[in-house]
Amino acid sequence: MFWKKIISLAAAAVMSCAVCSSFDVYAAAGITLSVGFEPGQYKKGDTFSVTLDISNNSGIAGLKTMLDYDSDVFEYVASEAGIFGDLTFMSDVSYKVDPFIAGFTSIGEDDERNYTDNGTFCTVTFKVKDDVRLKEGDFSFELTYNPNEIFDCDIKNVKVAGVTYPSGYITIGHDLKEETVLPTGSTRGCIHRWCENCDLDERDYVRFTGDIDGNGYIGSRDLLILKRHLAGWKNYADIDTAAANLDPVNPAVNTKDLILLKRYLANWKGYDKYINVIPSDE
Ligand SMILES: [Ca+2]
Ligand SMILES: [Ca+2]
Ligand SMILES: [Zn+2]
Repeated sequence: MFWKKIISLAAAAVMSCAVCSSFDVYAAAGITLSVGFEPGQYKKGDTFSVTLDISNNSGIAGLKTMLDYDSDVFEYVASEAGIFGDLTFMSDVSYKVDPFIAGFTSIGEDDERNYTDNGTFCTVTFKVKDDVRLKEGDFSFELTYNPNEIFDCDIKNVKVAGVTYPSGYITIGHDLKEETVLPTGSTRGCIHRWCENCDLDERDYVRFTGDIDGNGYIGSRDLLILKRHLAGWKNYADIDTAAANLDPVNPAVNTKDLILLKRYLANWKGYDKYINVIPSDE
């Protein structure tokens, strides 16, 4: 996947050269094409613009470029003509947009001049796809051209010095979400972490207050253990006091904790707050 490789100016020049053997990649003169976007962290659903620019323009009457992108990750949204206005041509979005083709041609009966404008000739809006599981990584775009399709009004090829790119990437990284799942009689308590971009999905089965037998659930077993402990039953003296102490305001394990656990089990409103993660050193 060339998307993840470092696309340097030199690499782009070598790629262009493969299309035309007589093309001198080291020549300083010639027009420069540029791809612009805002490097940084992106997540699914984000939209952003990619600008296609021309500079050092000695005068052209025709230009055609192809903007290649990873269509597994990015989705074409819209495009807009720039400095060449109505003379601009762009991909027919109902047909095909990968690669996205953009350029201009002045070929018309009365138009026999060169255009020396510099600036953005096309702006393409893309969206980070939200209907697919994304591959995280660093992404860029690649602009290619055929040297025979960049020419002046005498239909002579115009030299292109190369293509420049931003010195950064569109980075699609973890978009982490976290929720605490409280233990119940049927659900094992945990801290659930997942990524909105990829398949990362993990559950940390931590200890919770209320889960006195430590099986991950809170049920009538826990209530019974606490009840027997408080009633002084033989073999119930030594229980998990960190788990049994639901009410931290009252450090002792007593009947208040029993009532809180009972009410939580009976789904009383507002009693969730007594079920908490026990720090790992307790
Ligand atoms: Ca339990
Ligand atoms: Ca207590
Ligand atoms: Zn992820």
